This record gives sequence, structure tokens and C-alpha cells, in this order.
Amino acid sequence: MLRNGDSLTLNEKTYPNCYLHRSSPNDVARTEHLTFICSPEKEDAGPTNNWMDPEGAKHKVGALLDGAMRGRTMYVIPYIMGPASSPISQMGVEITDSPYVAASMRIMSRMGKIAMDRLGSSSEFVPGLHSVGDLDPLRRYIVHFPQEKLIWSVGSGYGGNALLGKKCFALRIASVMAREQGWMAEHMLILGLESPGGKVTYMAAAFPSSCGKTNLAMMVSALENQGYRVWTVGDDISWMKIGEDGYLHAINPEAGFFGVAPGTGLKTNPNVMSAITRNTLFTNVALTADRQPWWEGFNDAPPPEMINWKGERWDSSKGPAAHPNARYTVPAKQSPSISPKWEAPEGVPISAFIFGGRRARVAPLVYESFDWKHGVFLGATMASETTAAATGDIGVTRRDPMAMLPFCGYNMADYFQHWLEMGKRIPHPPKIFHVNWFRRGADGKFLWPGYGENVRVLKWILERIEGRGEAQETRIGYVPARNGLTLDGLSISTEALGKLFEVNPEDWQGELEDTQQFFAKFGDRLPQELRDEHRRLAHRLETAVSA
Ligand code: O2Y
Ligand code: MN
Repeated sequence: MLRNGDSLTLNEKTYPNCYLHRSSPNDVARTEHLTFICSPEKEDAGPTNNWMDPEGAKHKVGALLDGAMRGRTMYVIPYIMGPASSPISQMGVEITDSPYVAASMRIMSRMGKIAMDRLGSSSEFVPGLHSVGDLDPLRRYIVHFPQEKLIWSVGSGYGGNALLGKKCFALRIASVMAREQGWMAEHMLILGLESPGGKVTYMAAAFPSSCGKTNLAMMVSALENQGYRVWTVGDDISWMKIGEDGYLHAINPEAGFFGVAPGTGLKTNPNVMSAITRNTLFTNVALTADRQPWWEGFNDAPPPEMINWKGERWDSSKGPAAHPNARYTVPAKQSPSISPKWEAPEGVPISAFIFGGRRARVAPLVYESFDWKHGVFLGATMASETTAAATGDIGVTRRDPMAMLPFCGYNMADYFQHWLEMGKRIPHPPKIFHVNWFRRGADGKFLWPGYGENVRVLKWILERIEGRGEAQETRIGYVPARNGLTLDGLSISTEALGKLFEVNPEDWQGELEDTQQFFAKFGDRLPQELRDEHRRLAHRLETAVSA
């Protein structure tokens, strides 16, 4: 990689064992429209996935893969998703012609000898075949065969398209395995909240892209002086099985963080800024004159001289210096916030699920579901407003149930049913909450400071888990009672607080209509319990309007 110029060594003094990799400029992000679920029946992929019939997919994509690696080095990557000795972990083998993928998989999974030792002579692994092909987006396909538990990917060398252990295996294929075998594979961070006595309570949270998932997982708590500290178990994916103690136990199947660099800085995520100063692979970031990585949001002002992500001399007329989806790939153990339990074979017991989205209006700062079924409804109706970086559109509301829309390997109606079934089977199910850090006031400004201050919301969630948090019932769920949220040391007006928790019946009416439309996509396959929850919410809101 260094020889052919795709990758460069960074400043050995300030960034030891760090590299910059530049991808092809037409291969810079996951490509949902080229991602397919190839179940034998189209209905089993559902209305939210692209579908190809398995035979057709093998023919079409097989033709592109045929001979694609000729003249290149083929890497065989045996890997474990999850801690090496955990019974919740799973094995995969990726075949690839990309050294960048091999290097990234070394960070993101437990790979090589450790995986061969676990695999032994077993044939129980998920095979993945990957070739960068000719990198032409017109010949790019990421196809999943859920019945065979098989992944093929051609035409991209980037991220979720190419590191097959991550989204392809740990979410799309694993979600199918989880449903078949009675466990959960979720697009969730896992964190531990330490309270003053030293006890740690674990929570898993699902947010769509651009909602600060990694920042929450690695948060430096604003209440550290009161004994509340956040520990990171994982920042993206959670695999959970019911433990002998009746709790849902979660592992992080990954070994590293593949995070978005732009917007990451000392103010937003000091832990990751410390982690990425060694053994880190940067992709599509800018390069300073002294060979250090840089991106928008790194610090307040760009250095005077830089090379942009495409390798050109940068000036501000050329747009951002780093690509908006530029990445760092860093071993998780390097984060100062990494939990001592992050590799516990038995996983960590989950006491709360947190769903969230980016909503300028509608959703309060935090609310708790009435029960599991209502919580599944909150997850199933989750939505977020797009940011420019993600789609080019600003402020368009996208439904993204449980943040799994692009990652569920089967019909999402069946996925909702699986959630409902799990609720019946878990003796001590997590409580379910919804948060929104992004509500805005009439002046368009954010009402809540976010980042480390979000620990105040986690503290209330913890108190609810422990049965002591004060709450007030509203039409949509429980919100913190007056004085329920710890606000000392934070300057926030009573008016802003009122707005943060407002449940506006008109906004919610719009929400009801939108969710109705979204649910209609699933036809008869949508579980009756979710229709009932929708009706109940409509009824509660109607009484609010007539009152
Ligand atoms: O653009 C990509 O290929 C990466 S997408 C990604 C990376 C890390 C964690 N989450 C995501 C995501 O899209 O959810
Ligand atoms: Mn993700």
C-alpha cells in the first residue's frame, strides 16, 4: 500500500504507527442502493430492502467476480466477531484482494491465528467474498444470502461495503441468525454508567447516522465530580443473548472503532482524540505540512498548508479538506474510556435500551415507554432529520426503526415481531427510553447543550431503572418530574426546559399520520401489537386535544 502510493506514513513522532489511506474518489461511503438481500422470496426481504433472487444474484455478481482477482494478492482473513472466548461471538472468513481491507479487519476484528485457533476444524463460519473489482459504481454490488449465511461484495473497497464483518455480517446476516436462534443483533452502542458507589449499569442505544452515537458511547461525563462516569463497551453494534441470570447480556462484536473523523475534536470527543494518536488507519482525511491528519472540526482553524483528501494542495475554495465521510480506524482498547468489561466473555447485562433521533421539534429530551410493547413501538417509529453531510438534503424526516433500516437482513415487519417475542422471553427485560438531544427553540438554536451534559439524562434513566427516579406521566410516556433531572452546574432557563419536554398535540398528530404511512408499507405483515400501540397513542392524543 505504501509502495503504490494509496497509503502514506504519518508523523512517526506525533502519530506512531499511523497511516493515511486515500480511497478512490468515487468510493467514499456505504452504498445502500447497491446493497441487496437475496432471500428466496422477495417478501422475506421486505419493503425496506433491495432484493435480488439468489440465483440471479449469483449469476450477475458471479460474472463480475469471475477472474476479478487475477494478478492481485488474495488475502484470506479468518476472524472472530466478539471476544475470542465468548460463547456469544461468531466466526467469519473474508477473502479479499484489498490490502486496505486486510489491514482494517486486523483492527476491527480479532483476526488471524487467534481466529484459526477458535475455528479449529469447524466449518461454522460466515464466508464473505470481496473484490474491489474495477471500482466502477456501475459494477458495484453488495449482496447477502441470508438462507446460506453468505456475503459477496464487488466494486468497492470502502467501509461497510468491504469490511464484511461489520454491517454485512454483524448486522444483516447476524440479524437473521438472531431471529432464527432467539437472540438480538442490533445497531446499538453499549455503555456502562458508573454511579458514586462504583456500581456500573449498562445501557444499549440505537441512533441513526449523524446523531452522535460514538460521542455518547465515549462521553466524558459532566457529572464526573459527582461520581458519574461513562465506560465504553462498544460504539456501533451489539449482540445480545438471554443470560442465566435472566438479563439480556451484550457483547460488542467489534474490536475497533470505524468512526467519522469530521466533527470529531477535543470538545466533541476527547477520548477518541486521545485514542487515535497511535496505531490508527485514517481514510480520506487531509494531511498537514508536518504529516499529521486533519479534518474539519479537528480544531478551530485549518493549518496554513495542507493536502486535501484527494492528494491535492488545499485552499478553502476547493471545499472541505477532508472528505465529509473521512474515517479513523482505531483499536477500541486505546480509548481511555474503554470498559474493563468490554471483552467479558459473558457480556454485560443490559438494563436499558435507548432509542433516539435528531428532531428539531416533536420529541422531548427524554421519555420512558409505558412497557415493552410501547417501547418496541418507540423503536419502530424512530425517525431522524437528515443533515447535509448524510444525504444532501437538510431536515427531511426519515423513519429508521431501531436505526436498522439499512441493516436488517429480513422483512422489518418480522423484525418487529421478533422484538415483541423477545420481550416475552426475557425475564428481566431492559426498560426502554427515547432521547432527542437536538430539539430547537423558536430562535432555531439547540435547547440542550449535549455532549458530556447528556450524562444528566443517563443519570435519570439509571434512577428509573433503580425505581427511584421521579417521573411525570404524559400522553406519550413518562418524562422526568419537575426537578427530576440533575441540573446543578448547568445554566438552562426554565423556559428552555419547558420547551425541551413539551408534548405538542399538533406535532404529534403529524407524527401519527407519518408513522401510519410508514407502517402501511408492511401491509398485513405488521404485527397487530404495533397497530394497537398506534391506536392507543392516537386515543391519548385525541383526549389531549379535546381537553
Ligand atoms: O460509510 C461507511 O462505509 C461506513 S458507515 C458506518 C461506519 C461505522 C459505523 N456506522 C456506520 C453506519 O452507517 O451506521
Ligand atoms: Mn453504524
